[in-house]
Amino acid sequence: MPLDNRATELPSGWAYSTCPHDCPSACALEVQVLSSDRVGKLRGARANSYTAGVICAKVARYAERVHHPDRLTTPLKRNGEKGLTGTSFTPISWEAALDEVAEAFTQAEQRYGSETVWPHYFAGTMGHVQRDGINRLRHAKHYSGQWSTICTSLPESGWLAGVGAKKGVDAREMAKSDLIVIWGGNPVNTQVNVMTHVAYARKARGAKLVVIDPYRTGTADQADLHLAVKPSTDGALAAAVIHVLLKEGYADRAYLEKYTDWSAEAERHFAERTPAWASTITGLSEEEILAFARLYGSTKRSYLRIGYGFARARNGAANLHAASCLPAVTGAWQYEGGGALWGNGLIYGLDKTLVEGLDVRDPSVRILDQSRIGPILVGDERDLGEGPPVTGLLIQNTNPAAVSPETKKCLEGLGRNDLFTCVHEQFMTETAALADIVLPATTFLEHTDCYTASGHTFFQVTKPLIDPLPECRSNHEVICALAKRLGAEHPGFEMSAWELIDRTLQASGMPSAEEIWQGQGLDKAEDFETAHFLKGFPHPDGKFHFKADWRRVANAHIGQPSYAGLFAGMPGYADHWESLDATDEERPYRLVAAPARGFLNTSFTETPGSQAREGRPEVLIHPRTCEALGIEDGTRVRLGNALGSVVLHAKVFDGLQPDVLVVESIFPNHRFEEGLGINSLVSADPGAPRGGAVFHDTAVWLRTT
Ligand SMILES: Nc1nc2c(c(=O)[nH]1)N[C@H]1C(S)=C(S)[C@@H](COP(=O)(O)OP(=O)(O)OC[C@H]3O[C@@H](n4cnc5c(=O)[nH]c(N)nc54)[C@H](O)[C@@H]3O)O[C@H]1N2
Ligand SMILES: Nc1nc2c(c(=O)[nH]1)N[C@H]1C(S)=C(S)[C@@H](COP(=O)(O)OP(=O)(O)OC[C@H]3O[C@@H](n4cnc5c(=O)[nH]c(N)nc54)[C@H](O)[C@@H]3O)O[C@H]1N2
Ligand code: SF4
Ligand SMILES: [Mo]
Repeated sequence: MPLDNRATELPSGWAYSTCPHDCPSACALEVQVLSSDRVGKLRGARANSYTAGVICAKVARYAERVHHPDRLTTPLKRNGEKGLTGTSFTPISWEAALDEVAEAFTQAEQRYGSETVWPHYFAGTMGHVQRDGINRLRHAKHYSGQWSTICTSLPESGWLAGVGAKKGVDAREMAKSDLIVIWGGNPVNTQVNVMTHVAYARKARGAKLVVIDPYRTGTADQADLHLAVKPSTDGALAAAVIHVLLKEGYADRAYLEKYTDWSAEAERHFAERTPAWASTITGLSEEEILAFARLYGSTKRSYLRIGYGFARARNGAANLHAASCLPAVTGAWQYEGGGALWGNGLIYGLDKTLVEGLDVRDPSVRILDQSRIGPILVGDERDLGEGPPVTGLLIQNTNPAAVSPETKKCLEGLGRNDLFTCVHEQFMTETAALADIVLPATTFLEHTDCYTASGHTFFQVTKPLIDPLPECRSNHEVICALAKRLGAEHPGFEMSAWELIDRTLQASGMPSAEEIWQGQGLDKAEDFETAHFLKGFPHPDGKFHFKADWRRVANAHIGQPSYAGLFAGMPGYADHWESLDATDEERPYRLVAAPARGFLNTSFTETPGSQAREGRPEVLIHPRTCEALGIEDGTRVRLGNALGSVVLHAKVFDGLQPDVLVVESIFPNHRFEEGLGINSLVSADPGAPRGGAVFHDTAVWLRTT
């Protein structure tokens, strides 16, 4: 196993890069460059000690995405009214397209004020310049803000409540662990490199793997123990495990005393959270809960790899906080290979002022919740209050028509003819198909950028390896060109992407962009004591918090719209919080809309390799449920709730509880018979304590069609 990151000489015809996609792995890549406009194979950089030569299949086949015949290659202007059927566009010049966008936004602003324009973006690329530069335009123009809730705000809230800051133990330490627990994540699908480091630990030390997930995922398939919990019940499981750890003498009392806020109150709370109690809530047997607790309690070097998935629920932040308490009970944080990681964003200390125009931000400008784009665009008062409707949208790096909750409202809102939408995209997504102007975007192989990661500790800088597809422009170029036309002023609009990176690195006390590029990345890992919080946890009192202060978490970050009171009723200590879309007689099943291996959100839904792997939308159903309803493999079934219903095909699957259904996603809407995808069943209710999309928290009915 390589331990250091050393720049290595690549064979002739190969060049270094970084995968830009929305994935914790941010893999260091080796790209075969065939000519000035063609790439061949992509593989994981062997010299990078986290990537360690491994990448996922979909990116290894990247040539089929970057050279796809459906890439957008010219700016387009809509012909006639909006609507998914019969959409047609006419090619226009870049100058004309940018003029139209600037004119439309200026008119919208004149009519309703600057907050009527909403730059909406996410992490289609994770590059700091090409992803976040849109905020510079937003702040310079006082356009509506975005509270980015679709992915990280729920897990982050849970992690901040206990640990205090977004960082944890280096994932490479897994190789030194005797027990790895993957809780609410599915790395075989979503960040394959975790499995490399699990494999190191298994090979070298015979480490055990436990996976906690409502269904037998590819990751769970490899586990020594799989706990198939009912969705949104992890708080009960964690509380019962803590009960057993305390009762059976596995708690490290000295550690609790020195490093945590442990109290007599906590002791009393957990004394009542028995495995029998948790068994009825989670659907796991008492024996399963005991077996896990004893294995965890008896292993000092236990590494908890916390995923995002189980936080995507109304009570998800509380559940993640509950799980994060385990290593503080056993004191696993003290040992090499012990502790926990959810994400590493905070170790980098990147100063984003220049990229995002934070120096010109006006805090009085309204902020809209990203995950509620559907309700917002149809004029929900909860979001708009006294403010103007959104009549101008600038979209980069995201495909809300398919990925956001409450699809029906998203499509209705994006389809408004009094809304002017500009979408900058690589492909004609379902969002782009509803735009007034579509602009063609470069891929990471055609532009410059820099990347942090949440799953590892490297900072990486990339250069273009091939020429842009004719007429494609990078996000940075588009933002700067629009700024000029809109009269927005900021030094960042005058710089190249490379200059922006260099200046940002300088402001952050880091080496130059060229040095980092030459080094094929810079390892920003913290020293052992800091990463293991042996100098204290990043809370003002220096302790891990068993008692979550949800009010503080809710108020900790500027950025959210007012969700005052959303935290009311959240449990201070790890517990089951009955705030979820509970089943009832009418809707007896809990639906998990988990990511598919071949797609990355809706990216790669266009590539032949991924399409072949994923086939058609299917729902996994327990054999007993199938038997009761007369369902077989391939039966057409309908799932529904108050928001709507979708038709898909059944797959009989025994790796989940009988009242749980799983639909791997995110297929585009048009891949479903009636044109609405799985997110048409997902509510746009904000998760507690400060918003977040609740993708895996849905009660549904199931019928044969
Ligand atoms: N049912 C269900 N829904 C979910 C989830 C789930 O688990 N289940 N997960 C949710 C999560 S965690 C997330 S993060 C969201 C993500 O949802 P999205 O942000 O929509 O996902 P992506 O597919 O990563 O990226 C969107 C688009 O960015 C474009 N893009 C990539 N690079 C560039 C670039 O350089 N420039 C421009 N202009 N465009 C670019 C791609 O072509 C792609 O169409 O989906 C959420 N939706
Ligand atoms: N192939 C592929 N890779 C991806 C993505 C993709 O769409 N496809 N998306 C990318 C993005 S944007 C992100 S944020 C990451 C997310 O990656 P992960 O951290 O893996 O999170 P999720 O994919 O949302 O969900 C992971 C697992 O959580 C489980 N889960 C759902 N509800 C519960 C629950 O209540 N309890 C427990 N214990 N488990 C639960 C789901 O069944 C699923 O298997 O992956 C990234 N990588
Ligand atoms: S595992 Fe994630 S970061 Fe690595 S190549 Fe695949 S999508 Fe990119
Ligand atoms: Mo995400």
